[in-house]
Amino acid sequence: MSAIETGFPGHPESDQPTAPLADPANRLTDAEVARFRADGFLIRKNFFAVDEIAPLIEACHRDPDIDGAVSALSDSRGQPQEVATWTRLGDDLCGVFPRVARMVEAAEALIGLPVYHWHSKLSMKRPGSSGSWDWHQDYGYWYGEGALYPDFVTVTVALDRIDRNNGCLKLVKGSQRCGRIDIKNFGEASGTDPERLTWIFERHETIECTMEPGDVAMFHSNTLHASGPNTSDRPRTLIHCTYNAIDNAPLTAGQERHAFQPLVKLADDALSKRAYDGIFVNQRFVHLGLERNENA
Ligand SMILES: O=C(O)CCC(=O)C(=O)O
Repeated sequence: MSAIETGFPGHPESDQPTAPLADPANRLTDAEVARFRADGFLIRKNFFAVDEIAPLIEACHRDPDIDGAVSALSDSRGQPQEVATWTRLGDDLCGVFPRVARMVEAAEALIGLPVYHWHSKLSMKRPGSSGSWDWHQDYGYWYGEGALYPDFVTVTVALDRIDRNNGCLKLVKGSQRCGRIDIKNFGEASGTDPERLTWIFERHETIECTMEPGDVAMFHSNTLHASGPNTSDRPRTLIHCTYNAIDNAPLTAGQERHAFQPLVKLADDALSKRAYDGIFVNQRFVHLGLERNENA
């Protein structure tokens, strides 16, 4: 496997160099970073070629239970929303994907700080499934874990053709400027304070992210987002890889799964060279749904 150790001078557990590794064509431009800072998100078409992600797409379609790793979270209507989540990175494709240099370096360019892997998720909506992700900001949950700053970015890659009919990701443009908004509970679910949401929708545009396999949406942890049910006969699969600034590791006790871990960046051709050991055979997944308000 073509891998180099990367790290961040100044961090006590990581003194490796930060040399860029991503292919120049895959690096974000200054204009893209500026757009992200203004809008709270950035969309890049064809960030991955279909050939690079085909094995993951096929595995998710073949086994939508992800080898038993899928947890169902309840939405505010009591409908199940399925997700498989992991934090530690092994040598199978689930462990390799978040380490691909273009992913890590995009996150670093957007946050403007060195990052480590916070968690990744396969977020599945089976054909005809009724579960939704209620409107929320991710930082609201991670604040509760003791992360002092909203210095997180999620890099979301489409594995299917995704549109309004199969439950595309929706993002509220500029909502990261609102700062952290209170979370309210709705039955077993939770989400952003509905009164504040109404005010925000009056002022900010909502974007529906229509995506082809390999397209990417990158969004800030204070960007409001949601997705509806899958009313189509097609699966909807997204892989979300979230990165946190190294100096923003959680301070609350009991958050070991999100503690800093050195990130071993891999060359951009790791996927095309199939430089991994199986798809999700070796991955240790986190099972959610045990705690109220949990968002991994
Ligand atoms: O996959 C989706 O549609 C959204 C997932 C999400 O919002 C989350 O995991 O926090």
